[in-house]
Amino acid sequence: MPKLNVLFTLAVAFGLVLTGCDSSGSNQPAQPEGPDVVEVSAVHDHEAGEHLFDLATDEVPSGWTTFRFDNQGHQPHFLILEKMPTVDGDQKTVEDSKAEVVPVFQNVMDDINGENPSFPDAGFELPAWYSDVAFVGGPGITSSNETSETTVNLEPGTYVVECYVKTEDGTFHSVKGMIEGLTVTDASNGASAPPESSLQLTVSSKDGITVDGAIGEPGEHTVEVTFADQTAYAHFLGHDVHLARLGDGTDMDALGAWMNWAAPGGLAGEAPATFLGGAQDMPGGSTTYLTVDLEAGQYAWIAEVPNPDGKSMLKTFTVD
Ligand SMILES: [Cu+2]
Repeated sequence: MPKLNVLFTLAVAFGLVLTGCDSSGSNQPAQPEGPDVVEVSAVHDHEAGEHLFDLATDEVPSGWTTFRFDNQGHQPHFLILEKMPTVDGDQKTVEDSKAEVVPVFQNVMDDINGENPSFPDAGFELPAWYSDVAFVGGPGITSSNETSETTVNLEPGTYVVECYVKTEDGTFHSVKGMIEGLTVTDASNGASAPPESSLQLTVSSKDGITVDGAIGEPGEHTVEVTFADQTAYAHFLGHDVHLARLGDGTDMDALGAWMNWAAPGGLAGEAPATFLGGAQDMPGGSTTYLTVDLEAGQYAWIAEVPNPDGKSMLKTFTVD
């Protein structure tokens, strides 16, 4: 959809700037422009044994942007946005992440699983610059054959997008190819407003997940998610929030245990519930939006942290 500034440029180019002679609505206030949409698919290359992102673009303008994440693979996936630092004038990129970060995390995971490191040369120590990587949201865990929508306000910069769900044998999807670079340019996409929301959710280290309002009936809902603060837990990462559809037989203890990547079976293979997206880790004070289309049923908001229930980060609700 063309943005207002594009329309204005075209109008000037064609001498169409209105001077009051048009009575057909030129005095109407401008409608806010909605976020740009970036289509991303998660795909599985059976022959190569790879999990991959199929990103519609590797460069987007800055501003409110909706990631529409279509999981065409056979395992759950997410897409976390990592804003890469500049160190002594050297902009870190996805290549640095692939060389110095991903292999280290895999070695740590191998060690937890009692196995030899997959990347012996990479060792077990993260580069110093890794502490300056900013996690800035993105689509949450999305199960196979589901599509999720997460809207974030993108700042210009060099980003890495990755998924660190694991295969059944404990290999991170990022090692299996699910890591890409994304450039957010200085140009604005012209989106003047985030989506309108009908529900406010807050996640904090102190109060866990709290929800203001209720999803009263089935259908499409947009949820405003605010990160009141951010901190690092025992799995080295912060909190986030995901939406899971529960079945009659969903094992809630197993679901809670699955949310810790640093546990041998955690975040690996099939999930104990159907995930419908969410909001990946963001700094304290950040706001993001989830658009969900829900049928009647049982659901849970849950964070990807060790023992989410004990942190008040597992909240069930019913839509009927
Ligand atoms: Cu994945």
